[in-house]
Amino acid sequence: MRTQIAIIGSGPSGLLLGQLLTVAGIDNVILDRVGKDYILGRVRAGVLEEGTVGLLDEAKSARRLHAEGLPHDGFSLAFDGRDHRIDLHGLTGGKRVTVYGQTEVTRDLMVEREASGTLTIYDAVNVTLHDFGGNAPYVTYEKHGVTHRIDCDFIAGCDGFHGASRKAVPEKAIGTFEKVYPFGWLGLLADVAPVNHELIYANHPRGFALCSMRSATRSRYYIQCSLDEKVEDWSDDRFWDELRRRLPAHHAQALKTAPSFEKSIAPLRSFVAEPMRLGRLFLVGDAAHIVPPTGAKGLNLAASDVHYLFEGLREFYGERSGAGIDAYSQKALARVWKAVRFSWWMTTMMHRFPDTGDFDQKIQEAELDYLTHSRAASTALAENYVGLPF
Ligand code: FAS
Ligand code: PHB
Repeated sequence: MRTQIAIIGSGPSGLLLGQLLTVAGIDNVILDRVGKDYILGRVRAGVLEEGTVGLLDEAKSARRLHAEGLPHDGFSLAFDGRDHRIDLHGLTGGKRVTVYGQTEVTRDLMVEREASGTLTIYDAVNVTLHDFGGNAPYVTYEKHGVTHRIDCDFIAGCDGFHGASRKAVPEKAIGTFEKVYPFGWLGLLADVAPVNHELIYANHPRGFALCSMRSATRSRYYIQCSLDEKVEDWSDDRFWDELRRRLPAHHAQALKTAPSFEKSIAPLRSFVAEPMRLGRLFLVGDAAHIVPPTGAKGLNLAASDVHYLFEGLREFYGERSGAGIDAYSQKALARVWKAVRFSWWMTTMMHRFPDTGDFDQKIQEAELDYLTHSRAASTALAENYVGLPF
């Protein structure tokens, strides 16, 4: 088989890139090692920047997003028993975010891809990248015991942090930067009305908590937990009690609960691999970088990578110019590092670290006090949260 772009990974990165390429008439094939249902069963991000929404519009995959997504003009920081609203819309000259689950983004992209008839090969095992250092790269994979080969012009490694793409790069050709946080997030999904109409990020002596949502009838909550916690040790009642303890009293009293239908613990890390282009291989999204979800940047960074790569490939095939793809890594990394910084800063400001001393605690409290009483400081927070320009 031959295609122009072989995309490894059918998550948001691979699907969004694939859909933009298809709309632009650039042939592509997506390979994933698991099936559709497994991908759709993963619960992840929930907040979309305007740039991400714009790309989904361009990919002709945003109809349901506009019908069901929840536009949010602000969110609250809760500490010392009080709420402090960050007016995103007012501080950024009218920008906002949209609350719409990553699962739904993935579903919408899959539906449009199937409607376009563009090929996705699920349950492709042992995906292996070949000769991406030369001009004739190809990918092999196995399915039903048969090995297949796909020749292509370029390979897009959209296969996430644990994928094959980054690992296929010789160690001396790539640099990595990493910070692992000494805690995780215990997340819960329940079909119950959210405690608040906007998100609440809570800094409490017992630990961080986040009140989010998927719709007016489906809530998404997180509490900071230690890395040795086991999800099976957390009954719903224990989760709800701990969440209540970390929220201001009026929210704790208003909290509605219902049986959870998803509960999981995710570790937190910051990670960046440089460069994001190795010959005919481009690393995209979580394959190249990971951020702690505190800043709601992971999915949105994947989208901005896709934007830079798609524009470069459209220029390559449309104008026979390699300028865009040559600039991909540098352009993508410039925005990645700003989002990595913001996510690190939000995480450091909102969580209780095991080794936090009295001085560090006072600095965290001063940061929150400054942030909620200075227009300049809250504007800086707001412009990062709604998403820096592409
Ligand atoms: P993905 O990991 O989503 O997709 C990679 C795809 O590649 C998968 O379908 C996988 O099956 C496939 N693959 C992997 N290895 C392969 C191989 N060898 N061969 C073929 N296919 C292979 N971001 C936020 O903004 N907010 C959040 O709240 C948030 N919460 C998260 C919670 C968790 C537990 C995790 C893990 C991430 C979270 N993220 C969050 C980040 C997340 O949303 C990612 O940024 C997003 O999924 C990135 O999308 P992709 O780059 O497509 O990678
Ligand atoms: C979510 O709804 O899953 C979510 C929202 C905001 C974040 C992280 C996760 O910062």
